[in-house]
Amino acid sequence: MVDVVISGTGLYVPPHKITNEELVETFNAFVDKFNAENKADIDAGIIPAKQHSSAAFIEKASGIKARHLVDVEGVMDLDRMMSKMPEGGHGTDEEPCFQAKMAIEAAKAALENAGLQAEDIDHLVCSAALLQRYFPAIGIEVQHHLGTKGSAMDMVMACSSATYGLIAGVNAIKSGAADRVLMINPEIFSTVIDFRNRDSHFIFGDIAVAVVLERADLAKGNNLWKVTNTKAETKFSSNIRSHYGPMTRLDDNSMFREDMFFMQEGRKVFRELLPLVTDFIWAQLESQHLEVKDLSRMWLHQANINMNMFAAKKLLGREPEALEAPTVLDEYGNTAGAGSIVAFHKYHDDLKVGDKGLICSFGAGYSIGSLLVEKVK
Ligand code: CO8
Repeated sequence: MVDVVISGTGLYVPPHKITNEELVETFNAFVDKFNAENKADIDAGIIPAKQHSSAAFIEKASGIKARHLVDVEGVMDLDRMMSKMPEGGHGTDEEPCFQAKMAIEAAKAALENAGLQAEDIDHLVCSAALLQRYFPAIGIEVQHHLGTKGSAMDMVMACSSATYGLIAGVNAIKSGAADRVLMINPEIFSTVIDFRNRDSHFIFGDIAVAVVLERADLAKGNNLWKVTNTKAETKFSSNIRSHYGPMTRLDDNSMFREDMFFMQEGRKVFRELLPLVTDFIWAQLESQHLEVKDLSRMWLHQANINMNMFAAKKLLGREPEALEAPTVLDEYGNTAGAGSIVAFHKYHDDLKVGDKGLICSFGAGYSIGSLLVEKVK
């Protein structure tokens, strides 16, 4: 069986950054407007008054200080409070659509990082929590504009999109179907957020990541991470859900129904995640005759700082040191499938040959996807 290495990673960060304070200022202005406009119904007890959000709560509950969004204009518009399609966002035959553009930027950075050209790639996997449209596949559009060879495909797997995309890529190389795979994960999750919802308006940020996978014997790069094992597991849960999808238009008055947006039972997710994730990681390590102490770093899904720290602490049996399970939540928020890859991208250069690590996602579904990696060059 051939070995597979990660030889390059790349990032594209949308230019619009919103701090907690900016987000909360708009949200609170919306609340004041809503409460004033609905005063009679609120006073009569027909509807509850909306409550203010707070930047201090957001940072304490999630570790997030800011996020980058594909659009701020729509989100900051009190009459809209929802992302707006950027100018030309649907794309044409000549111009990539919005999501493809994000992916292309991340892909170019990853290819450069790996020292490769687009034509060296013979399979492209575009995997994301949300796709801008279903056809033509975003992956095929990216393939067309970048110039990668062979085939391209789309995948959707909530916050496990990047790891499941990588696992599909690793398997394509191991099976002999491909030599070099480009996995792109353009996340546009803010587009399914109701920015009028106090419980969830602060959680998500947008970003695109890309990862180059190569057959180890072909890889010429200077920073190579062998994928020593992959593992995936799913378990049905409705605790994180959105009814938005291709059948939305079949419902009456569907556009602004709350259940079309991201919804979660946050506390339940928090409680249920820990045993699922720790048992999963322990089992994966045991199958490879490894223990958590053998890992130099864990690049975990970036959902919430308290959840990440709980998981790392439980796995290690002690408080994690800062770089043992790095977080990037403060700057980017929860970037759906991309979180663990953003952490890997930013925090692996200091590691040396022989160091081992774990890239692991936790996602709605539920899903867990994990790759054990070892620096080989
Ligand atoms: N501003 C001020 N106060 C607020 C706000 C706000 N924006 N929102 C809520 N509050 C108040 C509430 O009203 C409540 O007040 P009171 O105590 O008086 O009733 C208090 O703050 C506490 O509210 P919550 O219980 O809702 O707040 P939490 O402390 O639970 O924090 C979180 C909310 C941060 C969302 C938290 O529940 C959480 O992170 N849960 C984990 C799930 C998660 O991270 N979801 C993120 C997206 S999904 C994802 O990335 C995948 C997750 C993993 C899936 C599992 C796979 C195995």
